[in-house]
Amino acid sequence: PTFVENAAPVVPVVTKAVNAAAACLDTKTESAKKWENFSFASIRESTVSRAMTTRYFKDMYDYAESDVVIVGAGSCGLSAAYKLAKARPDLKIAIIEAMVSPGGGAWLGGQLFSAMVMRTSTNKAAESFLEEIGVPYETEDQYIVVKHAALFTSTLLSKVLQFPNVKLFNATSVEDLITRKDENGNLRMAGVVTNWTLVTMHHDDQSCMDPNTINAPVIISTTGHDGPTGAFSIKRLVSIGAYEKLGGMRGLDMKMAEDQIVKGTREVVPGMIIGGMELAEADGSCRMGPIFGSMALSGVRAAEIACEIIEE
Ligand code: AHZ
Repeated sequence: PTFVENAAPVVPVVTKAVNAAAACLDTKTESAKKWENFSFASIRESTVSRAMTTRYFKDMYDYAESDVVIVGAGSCGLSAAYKLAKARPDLKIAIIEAMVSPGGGAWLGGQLFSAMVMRTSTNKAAESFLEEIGVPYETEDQYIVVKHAALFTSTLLSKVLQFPNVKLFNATSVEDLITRKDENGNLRMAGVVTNWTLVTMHHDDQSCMDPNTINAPVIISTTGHDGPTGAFSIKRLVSIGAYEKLGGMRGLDMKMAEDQIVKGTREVVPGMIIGGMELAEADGSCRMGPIFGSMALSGVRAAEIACEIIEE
């Protein structure tokens, strides 16, 4: 410390600091007292490993035969999973998501802004869905607003993951489709071919990394618009001649695009329902940009259609 002559005013400041530090120490002491007997239960590292791997491999074993596979856990896929798992607790539903973090494009609104906007509609379906999953919203004239897209996605995700009949395999990609021909020679879906996404990304520089499979009579594909991973199933259906041609997503027309996606959600090939922005790639309809009602409601419709197919 530097000695300053006539430093009288410094003394009270120092005294105050000492008193404040003492008060702080007292608080820490209180906290320390509360935690002084704290200790985690003893564990061996291999126990942690076995706790994870036995569960994961049991899930893989159980879900190798699923009732419905949902490809892509964006706003459309998660909405479909929620409605389907709730309506049919007897069905085994596997969700395959290529990314480590599920949610697709629904963690933020447009241009990385926070709010999620949905349009109101004739049947107020967006409002009903948000109320059903417990997400609060503000009401404006023609639209409603969830204060943060992450609130919608995290709430929906937490509900989906709590259903006992749902398993999310994230960091896992669908690499191909399993197909069968019926007695009339018509193609139908019989499941999906999967791999760890990190493996999927390295087929060009590593050889012989065969995939895994999941059999299921119904697939709901919601892999989003074209991009590094998007529009997966519809592109594969075109390449195997099961769907005529890729429409290709058109320019943005929010007003038109949203109705088209909700109304157009359908079984495009027996056993394959397409929803969300993947459908814009299939049909050549417009993109809608930063608005999300049609994604959630396309998921709701995909779940209804899956129930109808399974009940047939
Ligand atoms: O990682 C992808 C994302 O989470 C996942 N996915 C894609 N290909 C996959 C594959 N296997 C497994 N082969 C795969 N998972 O699918 C998810 C798609 O989510 P998304 O949010 O992109 O699609 P969505 O249709 O639910 O919502 C799209 C929302 C819109 S509209 C729009 C525009 O008009 O510009 N842009 C977006 C993002």
